[in-house]
Amino acid sequence: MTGDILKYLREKEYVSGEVLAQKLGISRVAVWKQIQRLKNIGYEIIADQNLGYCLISRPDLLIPQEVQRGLSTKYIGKEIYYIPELKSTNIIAKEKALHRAEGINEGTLIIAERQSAGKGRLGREWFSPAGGIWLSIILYPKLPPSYIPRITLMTAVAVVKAIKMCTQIEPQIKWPNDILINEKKVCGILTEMSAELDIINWVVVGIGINVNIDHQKFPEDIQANTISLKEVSGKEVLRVKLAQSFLRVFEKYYDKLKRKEFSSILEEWKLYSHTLGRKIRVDMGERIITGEAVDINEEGALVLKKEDDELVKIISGTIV
Ligand code: BT5
Repeated sequence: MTGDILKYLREKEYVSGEVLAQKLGISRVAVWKQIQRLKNIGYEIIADQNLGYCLISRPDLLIPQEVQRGLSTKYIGKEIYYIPELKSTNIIAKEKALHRAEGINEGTLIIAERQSAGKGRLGREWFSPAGGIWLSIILYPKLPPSYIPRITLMTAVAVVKAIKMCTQIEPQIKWPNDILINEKKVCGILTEMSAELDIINWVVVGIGINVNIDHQKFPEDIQANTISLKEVSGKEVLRVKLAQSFLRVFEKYYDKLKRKEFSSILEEWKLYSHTLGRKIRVDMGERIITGEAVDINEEGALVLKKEDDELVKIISGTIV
């Protein structure tokens, strides 16, 4: 209902309560209530006794009406569950992904303004206050489970391209799932899935971008290693625009991946890489391997050259 009111308010400078009531088939009091709801979530609307209602400004909230307005994707973001505050968008997305048969389609998004229990990999916490983009995308790729690392890599490239387009800042990608600016983390990606032996049932890609977050808001223990786009650009970045750019590029690259055209995506990944050519230590859970990161192969695995020149392929791990 609020979506319909917004549509009419956008069309004309002023729209009277009577006209809105007529168009929507509701009472003028009901119109007034909907206007109050819009004001409560940040829309600035003035009311003139003779002329009616006038929309003055929109909030930079990631509500579906705003994200979907002008979004040029075919299926990513066509359905959005917007929950201003929740534990973790990935948790809700995983619950929803189980209900594919009931109409939870590929490209469905879960978006939040704040997460109370945002998740990183391996049970780590993801700090998610207001001002960031915290969203999860539900996918059902007809691909083998071995494609999961490639999905994370292509998501990283899509994030970098979107940030570049909206802010002129060029971030770097730290294998496998971190986006860095000035060596500090601005975005993390959490890819989760359910699969049979040779086919993926569903994938949930969670993306967290620090957009308009003041540095002192980060918990002390991670302050030294984190950064937000607002800090780097010196001004607020429009989250709706950034989210839209990301979703558009994401769909383009994901379509490529589904056609098994990963090479060009990999080339771009390498262009933005923070990892290749460096001496690194990779924590693989049961052991830590040291060596030079010499390549990312066609499967999305990191190729490490050890001191003794032996090449090791690593599918998942954390650079320490
Ligand atoms: C990640 O894990 O980087 C994946 C983060 C994914 C977050 C998104 S938000 C939407 C969706 N819903 C979720 O619940 N999660 C996803 P990992 O590589 O394990 O890094 C986690 C580490 O990053 C933490 O241990 C902290 O050191 C650091 N960290 C936590 N919050 C951060 C933040 N906001 N910005 C930068 N670094 C952060």
